[in-house]
Amino acid sequence: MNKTIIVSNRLPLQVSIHDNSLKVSPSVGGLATGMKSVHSEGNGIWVGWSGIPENELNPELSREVQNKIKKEKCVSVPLTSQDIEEYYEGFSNRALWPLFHYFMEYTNFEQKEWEAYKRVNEKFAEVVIDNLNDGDTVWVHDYQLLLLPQLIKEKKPNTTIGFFLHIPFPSYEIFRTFPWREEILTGMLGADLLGFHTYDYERHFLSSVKRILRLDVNFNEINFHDRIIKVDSFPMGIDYSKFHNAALKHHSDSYEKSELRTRLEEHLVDDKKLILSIDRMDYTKGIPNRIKAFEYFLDTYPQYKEKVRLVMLAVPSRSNVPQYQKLKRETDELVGRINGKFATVSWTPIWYFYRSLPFENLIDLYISSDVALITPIRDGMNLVAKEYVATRTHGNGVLILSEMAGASKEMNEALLINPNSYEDFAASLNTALTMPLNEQETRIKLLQKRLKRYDVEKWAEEFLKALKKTKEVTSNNITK
Ligand code: ADQ
Repeated sequence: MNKTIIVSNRLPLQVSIHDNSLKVSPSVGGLATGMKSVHSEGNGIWVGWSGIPENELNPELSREVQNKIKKEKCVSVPLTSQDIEEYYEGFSNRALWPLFHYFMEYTNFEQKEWEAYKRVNEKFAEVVIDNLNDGDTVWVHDYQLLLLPQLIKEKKPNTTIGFFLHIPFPSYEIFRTFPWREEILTGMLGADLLGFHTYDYERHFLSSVKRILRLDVNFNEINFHDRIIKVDSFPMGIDYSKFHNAALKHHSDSYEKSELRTRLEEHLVDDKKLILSIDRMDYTKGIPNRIKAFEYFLDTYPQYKEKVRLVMLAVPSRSNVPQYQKLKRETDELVGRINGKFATVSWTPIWYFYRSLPFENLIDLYISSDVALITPIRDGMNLVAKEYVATRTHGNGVLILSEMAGASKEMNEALLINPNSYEDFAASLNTALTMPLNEQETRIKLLQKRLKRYDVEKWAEEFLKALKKTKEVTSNNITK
């Protein structure tokens, strides 16, 4: 029986070792949820890194990791600390991530890290090929594995390969600066179908293929080595019912409120409002910009002093990369300065949490907030914006969303802003805080309808359906 092999940098598992004892538990991220039915179908498997460097495991533990992971239908790619440092923290997060998000001044192109990127993509290819049978489908995810489709195609030309990029694909003018631009594009073109979050990313990719590789592009099809490769956009959704149902449960009378929820509600008396922002601590998410714009808002609309509070949650991320350490310091300083400038004995304008929160607390934050402020400088999609909308079970709430997030393309009923304009930012916040309830409800309902219909399962289903179709068309053409 044919199977689907999902491949991503990390496996959808949390693996931890305490006192030589091993614990493996499933992780609950968006991708893991979306892939659940694909992964559990037949003998489908997931290939990726376990999160523990191979050199930190003795042979006995290493075997135990493989065995436990196997029970979850996963296969791990053994990566060393050096691989992680050079391929993941290095090439993926110091070259590809900043470049693809238009942060050219943050890019660092090191030959040694490029070599590591190639080496690790080859390690992934080896594991995939070891587990591959004729007729299987492989679905590769994201910017850490851009060379993998071609590495598999070379050795197993009959395999159906799909690739999905979770971050933006930059415009040709940006991409052309990349030293290994031909290799990256050729690597991606090993796939039969390439998926992006938005039509713009798809267009940027096609333009680079046309201008850098000088290939024939016909609408959204590329002719490469006698193969027709299809390119399309598939905006990723969320597990809508999980977020919506959790919010309903949190609102029910029998639900025992958490301490966080009680504290949040204490703030909400006397017409006070909560504004929420949630992101990974990443320079693409526009955190310092948001804090400075919030300062501008309080200066421009002083009537909101003591009436609003910004609850800002940032999850620690890639803290070994210097730019992320700098961002953390800058954020700490800015929050301190703004709170120092405006705070009174009974009011602190910004509540800032630098940690990951359990799902139940995340729901508490979503349902207690009047406004969500999601203002990345650049973001492939942004699932937080979608999660916020899904939890608005009472129909109230306003989403302010950056035009630079892929999600803005499908969320026209949000207040869309340019995150670089403090005026735009402050005026939108004022509009959100004074928006009549019936207008809030109309906007939220329209957004919810779309998110419910196009959830993450549907996203995975549509991608695989398109992949199957691409392959059928290609095989028919070859037979003719
Ligand atoms: P990310 O950059 O990680 O993903 P995003 O899409 O917003 O960004 O997803 C973040 C996830 O983390 C959300 O599901 C959110 O609930 C969760 N989260 C955030 N803060 C948390 C906290 N403090 N505690 C616990 N959980 C928290 C990349 C791309 C995005 C793209 C996704 C999916 O950068 O643009 O939307 O992949 O393709």
